[in-house]
Amino acid sequence: MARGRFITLEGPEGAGKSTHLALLAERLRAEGVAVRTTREPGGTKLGEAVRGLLQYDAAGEAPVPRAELLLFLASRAQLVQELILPALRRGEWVLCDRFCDSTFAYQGYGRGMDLAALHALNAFATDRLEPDLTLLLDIPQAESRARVAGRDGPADRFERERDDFHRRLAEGFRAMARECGRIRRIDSSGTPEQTAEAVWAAVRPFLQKEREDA
Ligand code: Z5A
Repeated sequence: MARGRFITLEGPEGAGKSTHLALLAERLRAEGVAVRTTREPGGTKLGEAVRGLLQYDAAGEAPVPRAELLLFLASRAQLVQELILPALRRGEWVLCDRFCDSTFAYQGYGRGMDLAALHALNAFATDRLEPDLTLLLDIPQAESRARVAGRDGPADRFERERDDFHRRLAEGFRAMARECGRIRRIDSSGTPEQTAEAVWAAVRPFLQKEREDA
């Protein structure tokens, strides 16, 4: 059986990753594709425990930047081995809400950690697994702030970061989309229906090509 395909959704807070991951999974299933959805940090028992440590300081103190990085990578290593690789080997397509590009954007461009070191550590954590296609859902910073402010519940540690942190990581995502062929930038500032069509317009030719090559 052919290996499945690995698609990630990336972008700043409130860009619509969770919404469009669910809609895309539905559309692919309607096309007869076996789809597995997951998220980062999280997706496994260990990863979900790490998510609590990272987002709401569940350990009682904020991690220092290197500890934060290694926690994200620990969650990723577990997810890759436990869920993503077995699903891909079964021929399923895996859709993941955030993956390596969030590390490069948040810890690299946002926190200022060395990008070459992040790439090397990420390659170790994932055993060099890379997404086949990445959809970068992009919205202006003010829109991201407004969507996050409209949510119930307390702001998490990343949402509480200053505007210049969010500006740097958003610019980082855009720089990666310019430099890396697997990343498609999609304007997510319109209605959910408009974004869903733009997402499908990016994925449909990818699916067609995969079918032709199979
Ligand atoms: N992080 C990191 O630093 N390093 C790493 O390596 C990784 C992650 C993997 C994870 O949180 C945090 O960890 C994250 C980065 C950091 N920082 N934060 N915060 P997360 O991914 O769970 O958090 P999030 O980005 O805030 O995700 P979210 O809350 O699930 O947002 P979303 O998935 O992009 O959006 P959504 O849940 O689909 O909601 C969008 C809202 O906008 C919703 O109310 C819609 O009705 C509304 N809206 C309006 N227009 C639209 C359109 N066009 N499309 C979709 N939704 C729309």
